[in-house]
Amino acid sequence: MADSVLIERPTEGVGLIRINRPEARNALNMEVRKLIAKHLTEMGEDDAIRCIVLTGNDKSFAAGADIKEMAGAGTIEMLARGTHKLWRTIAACPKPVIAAVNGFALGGGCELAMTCDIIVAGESAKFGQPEVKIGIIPGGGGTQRLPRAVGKYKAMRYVLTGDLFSAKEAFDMGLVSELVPDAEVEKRAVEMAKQIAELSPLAIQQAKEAVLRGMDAALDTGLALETKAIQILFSSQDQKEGMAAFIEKRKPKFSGR
Ligand code: CO8
Repeated sequence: MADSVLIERPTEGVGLIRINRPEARNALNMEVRKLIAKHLTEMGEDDAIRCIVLTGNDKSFAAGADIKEMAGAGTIEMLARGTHKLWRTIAACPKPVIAAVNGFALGGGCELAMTCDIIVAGESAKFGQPEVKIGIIPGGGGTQRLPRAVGKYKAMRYVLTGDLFSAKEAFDMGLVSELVPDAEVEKRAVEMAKQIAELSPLAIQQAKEAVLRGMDAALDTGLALETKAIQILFSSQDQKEGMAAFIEKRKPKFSGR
């Protein structure tokens, strides 16, 4: 049987993680979630990888948690599975992660995309948090990340009805970073990842951390965090190289030091 999660290196500096359960619309069973967490952790520690693309196939990014795997589970079984720890590991990746979304991003699939930093979606992708239709609620961060991304009233509209929404609507609401023709989703995500991979990994890591931690804090705390982060970067060779290259009118060569 084929691996349920594949890893690739589409171009220098970029790692790609591909969910590969087409027979189940890429539903996130425990194996898939553990593998995504494992690969993100490993890529997060690999100096040769500076940006990561997470994708599915042309029909589905991920159609949610695997309903068949959890239908009979009780509270203690769900507790023992510890999926919240896997979500935390995924969210803790220090490098930028770009979700390349074609087809369905539903339930845990939508939550997985929202755990990424940038979402590139194909025009016919479909998003949604349909959990209420099967008697539960989003459990991978959807009740928190969706309102933070699109505001309370749009989030409530979809979390409380379970209705799906189009990629265009997701884009208009601010959930999708870039909307592209279906056939170009992966290409565009890899291209953007390559662009990020060519920048200073130190600056990129500090920028990601400042945005994410700042979103969780009061404005003043977030601003203080940003100030510290930019000050730290002035100890880096990359800052000296980046500014020297600008002044000397050449392309910078960032070392991550
Ligand atoms: N889980 C398990 N199997 C699935 C899932 C899923 N989420 N989605 C699709 N499949 C399977 C189908 O059962 C079917 O299998 P089979 O061929 O054996 O019958 C196969 O994939 C193909 O599916 P369809 O025939 O339904 O394909 P369609 O193209 O007609 O429809 C849809 C695709 C719209 C994606 C449809 O399959 C669907 O509605 N799927 C369920 C979507 C959903 O409700 N997702 C939310 C799941 S709950 C969740 O994510 C909560 C996460 C929080 C957990 C936290 C735990 C602490």
